[in-house]
Amino acid sequence: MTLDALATTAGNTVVCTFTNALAGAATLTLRKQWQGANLNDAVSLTATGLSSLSSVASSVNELTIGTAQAVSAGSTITIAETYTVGQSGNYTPVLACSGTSGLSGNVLTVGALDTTIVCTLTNTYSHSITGRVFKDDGAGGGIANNGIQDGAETGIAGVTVTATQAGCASSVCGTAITDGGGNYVLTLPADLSGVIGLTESNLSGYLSTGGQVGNTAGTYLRSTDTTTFSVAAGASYSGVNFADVPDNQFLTDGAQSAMPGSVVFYPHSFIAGTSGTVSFALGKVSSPAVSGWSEVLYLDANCNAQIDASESVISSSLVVTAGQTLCLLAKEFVPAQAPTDAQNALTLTATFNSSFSSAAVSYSYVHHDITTVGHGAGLTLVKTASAATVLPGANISYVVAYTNNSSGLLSNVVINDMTPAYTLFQSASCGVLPLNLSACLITAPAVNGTGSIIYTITGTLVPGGSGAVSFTVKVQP
Ligand SMILES: [Ca+2]
Ligand SMILES: [Ca+2]
Ligand SMILES: [Ca+2]
Repeated sequence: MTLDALATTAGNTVVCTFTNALAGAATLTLRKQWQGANLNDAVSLTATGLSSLSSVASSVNELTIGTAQAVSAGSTITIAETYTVGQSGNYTPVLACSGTSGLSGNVLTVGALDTTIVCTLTNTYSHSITGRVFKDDGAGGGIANNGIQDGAETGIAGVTVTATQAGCASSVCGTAITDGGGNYVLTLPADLSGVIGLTESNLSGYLSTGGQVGNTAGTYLRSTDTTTFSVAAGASYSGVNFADVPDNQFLTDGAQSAMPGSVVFYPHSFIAGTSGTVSFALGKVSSPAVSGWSEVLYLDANCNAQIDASESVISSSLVVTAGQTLCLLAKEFVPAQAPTDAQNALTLTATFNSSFSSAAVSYSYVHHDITTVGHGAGLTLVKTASAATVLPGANISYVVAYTNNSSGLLSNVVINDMTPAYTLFQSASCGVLPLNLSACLITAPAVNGTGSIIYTITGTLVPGGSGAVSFTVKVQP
């Protein structure tokens, strides 16, 4: 401090005054905004170091404004509320403050330049129903099809859950879609009460195995995939779960042409969506009604589309678990006396049986394999032999000429034949492939063996296009 001459004159009195102005003086006003409140619900809004604000929802959108209270720069103030009437779980709280940029979460730090701060805590009322949609496939040691999420059964994302009641607009009171974990939160109108239905809409390709009613005290009905329960005013519900499994897949229709006296094979596969048993039934309709068509179904255990020595005909139901694929081969015998154009439609029915939430269920899947003698789907086959009669021990060759006599492209041509009776297989040839046919695979017996000769030709055969395959056999001595 520097004192001037006057001040330092002897006898003068020097008075020094220190004034402490409140740096950054500001006020904070607390406000409580209700949105769609349950009437008479009440809270006490608190802020560190300040008087609390009591608010009663006397109207659904009640606003309560407190008095401005002095705060100082640098103060940290935690804003919170406690319910004196009602339940916090029925409301979604959002805190916002004007006149400051110091709010982080529910903690306000008063800034040096803040003057008039207003903090509003808005409580929006919600009935909520929460739960999960999950894949009840028994993964990770769980129990498949029991309607309960156990083991490592995972949630299913993107599934819609809808709450309905006649009094809501279009009878829909709310919808929700499950998140990545299969969880959903469905918000209902604040004033909703009474009986509602909560329905899951399965994703395409799923079956319902059951549902859990959570704390609703309601009932789940699998046929409608709906939990029905009574909503109390102001209450929220949880644990309303839905259990689904992927539907089984059964593949596919087949159509082939074959010569009289040969056999044809139709591959199929059954992919289990969940645990159960599956059985297969074969039926047929032949036209004209020629006797001698017969068929059996093999389990192609190694899925190589061939019947290996260790593989056998399916004679009973098979146990399957989620994701398991059964490869099947339907073997069709073409009667030797079948005329050209004769047709046989094989019907293969897969019936899946299981127990969903302790109730027996059964689902059937059907495919058809259509065999046409001589030609099919526009493909004409003409077979000629190199000689009408041959001596025992001599060779005889057969040529099967194929022609697309339709006006459309034919793709994936398969020609089935087999060694005639009393002959032994020697060799087979695909011949020269016509335009657009790129490859020809021969499946035939070993030399001096007997059985099917199958030419699988890749590519498209144009209208009028033709070619010829051949094979040679030796007449048994
Ligand atoms: Ca389960
Ligand atoms: Ca369902
Ligand atoms: Ca096989």
